[in-house]
Amino acid sequence: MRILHTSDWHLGRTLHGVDLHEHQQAFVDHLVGLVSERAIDVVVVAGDVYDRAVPAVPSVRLLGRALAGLTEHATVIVTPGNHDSAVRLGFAAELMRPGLHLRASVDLLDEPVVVDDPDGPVAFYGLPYLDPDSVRRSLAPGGTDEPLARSHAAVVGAAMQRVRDDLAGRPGTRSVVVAHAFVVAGPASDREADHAERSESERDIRVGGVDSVPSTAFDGVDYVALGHLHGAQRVGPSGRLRYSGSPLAFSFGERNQVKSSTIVELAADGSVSVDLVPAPVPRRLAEVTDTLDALLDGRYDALRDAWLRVFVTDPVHPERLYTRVAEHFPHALAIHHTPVGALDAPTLAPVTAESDPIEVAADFVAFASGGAPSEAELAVVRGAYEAARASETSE
Ligand SMILES: [Mn+2]
Repeated sequence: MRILHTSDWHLGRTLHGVDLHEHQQAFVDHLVGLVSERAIDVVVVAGDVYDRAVPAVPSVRLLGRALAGLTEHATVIVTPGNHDSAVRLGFAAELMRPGLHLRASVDLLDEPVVVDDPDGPVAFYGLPYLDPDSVRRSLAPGGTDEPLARSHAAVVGAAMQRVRDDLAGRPGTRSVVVAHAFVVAGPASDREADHAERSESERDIRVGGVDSVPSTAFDGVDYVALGHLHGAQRVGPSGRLRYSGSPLAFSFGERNQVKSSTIVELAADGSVSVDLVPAPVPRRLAEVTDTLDALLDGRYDALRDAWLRVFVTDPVHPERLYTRVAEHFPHALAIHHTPVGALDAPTLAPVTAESDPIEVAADFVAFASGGAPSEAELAVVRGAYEAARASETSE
């Protein structure tokens, strides 16, 4: 069976103010063509289809166009991520067409979409993004009043136990899990998490200070199609767990990533082989650091057609800095003055949209109190941040 794995479209996203809609539309059209040309049997979309819980009308229309095109050629299975509202995405179930399966509900965790090929049946299980605070009671084993531990590892572990229980009743069935989570290789997380390639554009999902799920939670299935990390990568050495990554770069930190769709051949014995097909690149991303004179003297002119992040290093702020850089580099999206060798350079890192809110608060505590925050103080900061985030996404 030939499966196309994609995720993290983030329809409606902007890049430093640039509307990405037409580029997302170009990706959708490329994807529909690819699914037709490569005779894909099943398309799985592992969450973060939309960038926000309440998507704008053009984003909703574009998803409609994508699903209409894809279902002409293949069975399509979609699960929500932490950016989509499961409820809102689930509403589209009203528009259900043959061959489209939205797996947005915890109740459907262990009700797979079963697709047959000449080698037999394949069960596709959809795990929406599971927020521990929302599901730690409903996913607790039946007959107990005790909620699961407040962690991603606990709720995803319980969900996967349901999947394995269902699969045990389907002998000879190959299996694919489509999930939206931060999964790291190995049974224990802390050290291995450093090996995951993270990007600035992924929204923080920490609960209780931890955001990751060990890959061993997914033992027992043939392929795990993951969404959440925006760089394409495999998790662990087996090749059985992969992130497809996002089809477009959403931050300058992703400028060296090759964005792609993942085509997975699932053999009769459940083994997998993978082919990455590059996604269309609307405009490359680049970064440049130098003095204003050097930036403008021609040596960087090959970057004039790139979406650019510019760091200007003059010790003293040059006159009309932003205008002069913007005139020379028409697609410069971010221009920063980062003086080298200046006196009294600030010791606090500048705060940007990509900054870690907890680190910003911890820096402030350190700045105001003259010492690093204690574990108890950090717990207060984390609690306040999680409460603020929960109220933002409770829609
Ligand atoms: Mn995402």
